[in-house]
Amino acid sequence: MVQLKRNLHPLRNDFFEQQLKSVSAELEGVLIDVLPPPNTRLHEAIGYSVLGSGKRLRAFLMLAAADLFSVPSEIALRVAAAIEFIHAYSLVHDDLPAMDNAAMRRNKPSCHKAYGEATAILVGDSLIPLAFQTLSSLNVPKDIQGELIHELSRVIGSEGLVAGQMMDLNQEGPIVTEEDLLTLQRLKTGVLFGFATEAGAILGNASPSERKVLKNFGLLFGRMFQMVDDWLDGCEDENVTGKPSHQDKDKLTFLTLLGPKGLRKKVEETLKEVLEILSPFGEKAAPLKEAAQYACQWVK
Ligand code: GRG
Repeated sequence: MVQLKRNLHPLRNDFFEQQLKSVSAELEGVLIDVLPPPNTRLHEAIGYSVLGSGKRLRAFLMLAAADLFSVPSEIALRVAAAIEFIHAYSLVHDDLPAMDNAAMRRNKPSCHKAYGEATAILVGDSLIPLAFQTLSSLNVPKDIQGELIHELSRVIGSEGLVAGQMMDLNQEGPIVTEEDLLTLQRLKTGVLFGFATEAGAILGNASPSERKVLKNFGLLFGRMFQMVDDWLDGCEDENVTGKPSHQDKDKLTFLTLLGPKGLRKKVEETLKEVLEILSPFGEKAAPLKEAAQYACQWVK
């Protein structure tokens, strides 16, 4: 049973890390349960890409949002697993030579470096249906299940995640303005975080206004997370990030747009806004707030 404790203290990152660790351990069991056993090379490569690492922040946010409505954890964990499958697919495909061409991911060789390009493409191709298979096997009312499937397919499609990736690869023209950057980051990063928190509300049969608050929280969390990712790329070494730094120095990013001082200020302002969004939930939202504070701890 996932136990999220409400003990918000702005400086206690260690407290949050403990919670994240225990949620990750529980999720790992569900991921292993849902994934096919490593009985083929493809299944082994899928396990390599999904299991054993990753911060599991999207899963944590989903579980914390669902916890606001006392959703049974065995159901919420399966939705969290589906989100992690989509996230893992996007990382595997993003790392491919035709995309971001990254050799390392999660402190180990990226999937195509370990298993070859063709297998990595097929790992991603397998993880998308596995996510939907997981959602379609949930023991929840049909309207809730339909809503989850509809929303996830919407946010990861050609008007969501994939559109963001097209923009990031400059396939839709150059990214020049701050508005371009915000759109790109909303699609590439924000919408999956938005789905994660909205999914908790959907599962919990939340009111339309509660659902909107949680979706907006996830979207803004995603923007802040991307700001931190840009910070880490420009200001930290790869021991912190688990992947090579300074990959984005020639791109328009929040760091190249605002500079280190401007970006630090923007992260602080965005964190304040992110925390304020949750005010309708009061103290109950402490785990979500802790997650937001945890996500910006590297920006100093
Ligand atoms: C449709 C192929 C395709 C890609 C979609 C998500 C994405 C676009 C690309 C992934 C690359 C990337 C740097 C995205 C920005 C969001 C981000 C920082 C992802 C990494 O997420 P973490 O840090 O990863 O949560 P872990 O490893 O902790 O799960």
